[in-house]
Amino acid sequence: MPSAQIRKIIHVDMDAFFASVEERDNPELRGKPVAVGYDGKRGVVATANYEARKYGVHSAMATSTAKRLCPQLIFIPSRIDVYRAISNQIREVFYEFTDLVEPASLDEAYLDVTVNKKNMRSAWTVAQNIRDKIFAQTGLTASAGVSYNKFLAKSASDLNKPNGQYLISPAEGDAFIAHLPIAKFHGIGPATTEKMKSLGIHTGADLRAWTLSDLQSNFGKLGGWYYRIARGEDDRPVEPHRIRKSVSSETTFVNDTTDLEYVLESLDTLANEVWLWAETAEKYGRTVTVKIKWSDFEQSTRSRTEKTPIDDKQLFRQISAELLRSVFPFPQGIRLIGVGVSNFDIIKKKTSAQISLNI
Ligand code: TTP
Ligand code: MG
Repeated sequence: MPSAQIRKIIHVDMDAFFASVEERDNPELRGKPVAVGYDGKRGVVATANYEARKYGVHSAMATSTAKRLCPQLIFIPSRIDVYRAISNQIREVFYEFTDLVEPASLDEAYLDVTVNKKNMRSAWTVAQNIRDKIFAQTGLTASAGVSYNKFLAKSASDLNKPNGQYLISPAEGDAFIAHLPIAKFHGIGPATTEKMKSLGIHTGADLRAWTLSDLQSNFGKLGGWYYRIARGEDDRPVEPHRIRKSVSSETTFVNDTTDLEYVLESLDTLANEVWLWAETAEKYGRTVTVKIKWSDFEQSTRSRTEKTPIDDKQLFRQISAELLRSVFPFPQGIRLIGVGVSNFDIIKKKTSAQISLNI
């Protein structure tokens, strides 16, 4: 394949995924504002249906805020196993069209359909077929973005949501990006948006006016990425077997705490979860990171990197605990604690036969 060939990339994303599943399985909910999530102290909204979004309710919003905005909001607890099963169903649909599928989360994936199993020339038609098939098999709607790279396909999939699709052709890429507000750039979060605004960068066209070296001096490594996406350039391949680079687990306390023993105990539970994953995947990392979110929502992280992969559970637990102790006495209450492992080297433990008996 000549390297200059223009790729055909589709980004598929289910509409109000968790909430749509709940409406599908309980028709009484239809037409009413619904949020999926934990309805308790410190609960957050995982997602809201489009009815609830009219009131301003959205993902990651505190339950209490959501109820204030929409007092008649119906809360449904998550059924993650059901969502996972549907996620597998939609992946099977993708594989009917191409093996170049990169799942990005339970409800979204990138597909490279430049060459596809149905020999369809039009990526637009492939997207339409995929969405029809998803609906036929799950009763749920999806939206899609069709373009010549991942960045633009991802941006496009939001433009005709719900139950629609949008094409950004090579001829349209430049103009699309020029008009795109910075806050809408996928991967540019609220903090960077604010920084860009303070530098006078409000749209893609503003971003494009900056030189590579000026962007690098203001944004470090990411400067180069911003330079390229301002020009619609994104050569990241669709990676069907993307390797997971880290795994972590975290928990938010019901009440902020400064109790060391209590936090250590919680951390140990999380470390056990992370360890179970490492053993199951037979992936052992060299870096352990502990994350702490304080009462004022500021975040601290502490990490330690060993010379060799940490393949011993006690050692992993011990490093996690030491990292936490390094911030004791706590300057303020702890709201959330997390622990993760990264920098994987894939090794087989000598005792893997024993381990497989335990999991
Ligand atoms: P999204 O695709 O971001 O959202 P969505 O499918 O609910 O809505 P949209 O129509 O805008 O695509 O996320 C997919 C699912 O992931 C979502 O249904 C619930 C879950 N999720 C969370 O649990 N927490 C979050 O903060 C987000 C963003 C999503
Ligand atoms: Mg979605």
